[in-house]
Amino acid sequence: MENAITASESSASPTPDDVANIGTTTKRRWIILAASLLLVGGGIFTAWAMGLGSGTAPVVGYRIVNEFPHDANAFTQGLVITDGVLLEGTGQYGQSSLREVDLKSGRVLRQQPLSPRVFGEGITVMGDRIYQLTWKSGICFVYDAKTLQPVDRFRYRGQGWGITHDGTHLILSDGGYNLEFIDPKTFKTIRRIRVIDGRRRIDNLNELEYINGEIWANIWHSDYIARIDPKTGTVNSWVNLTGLHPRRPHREAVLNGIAWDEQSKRLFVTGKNWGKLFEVVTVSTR
Ligand SMILES: [Ca+2]
Repeated sequence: MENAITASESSASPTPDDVANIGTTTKRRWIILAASLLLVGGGIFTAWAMGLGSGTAPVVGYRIVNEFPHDANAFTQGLVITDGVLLEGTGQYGQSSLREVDLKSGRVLRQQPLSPRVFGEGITVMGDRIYQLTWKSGICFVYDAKTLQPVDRFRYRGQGWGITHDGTHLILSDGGYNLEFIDPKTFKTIRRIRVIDGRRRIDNLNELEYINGEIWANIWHSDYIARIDPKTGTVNSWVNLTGLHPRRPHREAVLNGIAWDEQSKRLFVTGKNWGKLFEVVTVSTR
């Protein structure tokens, strides 16, 4: 594709094949543009249909600070940065893994594959342990944070989607509107909160991140992140990331993955099978 364009821009006259290639290139660009617009439009429609950002909580926008390469084969289900180390949990049966990733190059430094029988979901690091949920297996794997070797596991009820922690409890989402607080020693459920914006329950809570006393949650199949009060479940505000990485390879390649670097106070987001990982800041849209 690029060669065809270069040939047409050189001093030599274009051959009939070059002209045909240019026509194909232009056509493909239009198709990509139309597909991108459909995806962005679809995202806005989905958000509207889900009622996101139309409740009582204010909506803020974003600005891209940095872009980094991201493994487009990674079906991102969990994202975390601790002590400058980027960790990612990926999903899909036969492709699920826990991995340490180099932020700047996107290269996988270390990787722990999961059994092909389980579908990896969210991850979090609490103390010297990494926790990784599974979608429908009801098993949370526990790893040594230094070696990435599995050291323990526990069972939970229902589906596993996102996980984070507040320093005391693990916090889990199951794809619904509840968040469950679990004791990391006994693995017992301590409490649940129902996430609401005004009177609307906010469903499809997915990947999570605990940031400055709030739980941030990706809402599945939307470009919105809910910032949730962990005491009440009320959405304090929304971050609208519409337009971020519009060239998505398929319908399930949705925004999913929030990592907050507490040391550098930097925020990173990516999506399933995205070729990029973004450092962003939130900005007021008023
Ligand atoms: Ca996260």
